[in-house]
Amino acid sequence: MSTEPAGGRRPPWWLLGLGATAVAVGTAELLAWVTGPVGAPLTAVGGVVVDAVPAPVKDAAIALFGTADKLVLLLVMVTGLAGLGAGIGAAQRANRPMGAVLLAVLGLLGLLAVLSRAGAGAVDAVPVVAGTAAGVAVLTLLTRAAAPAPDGPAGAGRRDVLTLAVAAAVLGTAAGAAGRWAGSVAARAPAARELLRLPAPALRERIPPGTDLGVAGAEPWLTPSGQFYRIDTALAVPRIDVGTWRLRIHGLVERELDLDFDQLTARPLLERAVTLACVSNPVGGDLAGNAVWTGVPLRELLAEAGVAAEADMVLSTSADGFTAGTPLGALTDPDRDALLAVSMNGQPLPFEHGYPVRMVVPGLYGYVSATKWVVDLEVTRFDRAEAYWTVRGWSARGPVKTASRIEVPRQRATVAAGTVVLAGTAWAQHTGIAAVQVSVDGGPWREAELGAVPSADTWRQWALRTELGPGAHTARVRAVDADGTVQTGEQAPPAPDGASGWHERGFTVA
Ligand SMILES: Nc1nc2c(c(=O)[nH]1)N[C@H]1C(S)=C(S)[C@@H](COP(=O)(O)O)O[C@H]1N2
Ligand SMILES: [Mo]
Repeated sequence: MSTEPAGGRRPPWWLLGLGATAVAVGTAELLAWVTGPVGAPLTAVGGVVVDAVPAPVKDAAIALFGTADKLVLLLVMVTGLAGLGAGIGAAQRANRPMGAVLLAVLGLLGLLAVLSRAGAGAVDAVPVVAGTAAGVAVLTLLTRAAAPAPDGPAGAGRRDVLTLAVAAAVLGTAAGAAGRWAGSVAARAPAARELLRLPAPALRERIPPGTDLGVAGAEPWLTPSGQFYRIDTALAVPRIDVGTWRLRIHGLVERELDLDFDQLTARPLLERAVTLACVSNPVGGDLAGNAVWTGVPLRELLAEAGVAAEADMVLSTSADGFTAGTPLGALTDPDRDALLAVSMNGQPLPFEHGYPVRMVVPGLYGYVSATKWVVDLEVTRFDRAEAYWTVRGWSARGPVKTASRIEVPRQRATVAAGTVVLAGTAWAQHTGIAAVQVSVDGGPWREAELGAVPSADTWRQWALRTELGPGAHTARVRAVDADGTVQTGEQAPPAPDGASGWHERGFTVA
């Protein structure tokens, strides 16, 4: 009887480790479909990574991958796990049961990640614990098959071990993929969202004609929800059941409020077009969007609660633990319609954009104001509470900086000689855009034509028609806000409080 499998060659130990690790993670991801998304180890570990990365890394990731950053992180994690699995196999070969021990340690780290996430309970530990047990069991079985004890029953042949290991890897991966897919579509929330009927707004937005100047290739004035930029720390989009959603308003208030969705939407709803912008948006970037939001004015809810004189900030918290600190004045200002929004462009909020309730505050960057999946508002003070991105080095207050960009022509485009159309968008939320000026080839600043806007809270389209001869040209743009302040040409990176500088485009006339 041989202690080596038939054929005398060594079994592919790295593949045994890979198969066992795939079974562990796949089982856990599949079980998390049943116990709830908080128990999914990939989401939890990814969440820990996202929370831990410093601001420059976050900016670099957004610059490189844009909204695909989360998919990239998932692929990196899966690749890393495959490498760890192979290492676990090698360790098992070198020193039994070292591989199994390492796999258990990996499971323990996953468990700690899960338990560190917002809203984690005992049941969320089940997937990782059961998955790790399954992985260790598979590794032990594969080890026995590959290298039986000298006096034990004969081991399986090399080909059989190979087949078993590949089967484990494939089954584990399939279980994991199925679990993640099922977890994202089979929740109860989507059906409830489809059925949700929102009361008509008491006050509608009046959008004037001429908001869109109709230049081909320019961003539409109203951003369709499906095209709206998405920025958040959520690796798995929270899918909250509107029937169980509640909002608590507490802290420095006379009366705490605890509202469910029907109680919130029984109040008069206000419809407003508001442009959101991300502090990470570089000069000329596309991390901004304009939508029609419907919701309850936050000033009315705060007045109901009775805010203490010493308060100067509202710390909003989302179901997944993100927080934003918003200056109280921006929420209680009778002239600024800060909303607890329940709809976007006439539909219940998309899950990605905060369903069932999010904040929308004109004039402030998203990271200090636009909390999605919001469940808690604490009235407090800037010297008592710090929000998610403030802890990570971003400015505590985030008024949007005046911005303008050229969308047409595209960078390095070639356009026909004659009348050339330059067009784009400018914003200075809650102050308003009074003028947009364009300089071609370093020449004088010329006033562009402006699109109509319903208020100072949205961005504004601009266009300029000019005669240009053949050759290479550059254009730069700057805005003037309604206070008469000219947008600064001083260049600043996004961190810590938003990019500044004039956007420039080079193109060729042929
Ligand atoms: N819960 C939650 N809300 C959040 C964030 C987040 O990470 N989590 N990111 C904020 C940031 S940085 C921005 S720019 C806006 C983006 O909103 P959008 O994804 O709907 O465009 O959401 C804000 N609200
Ligand atoms: Mo942002």
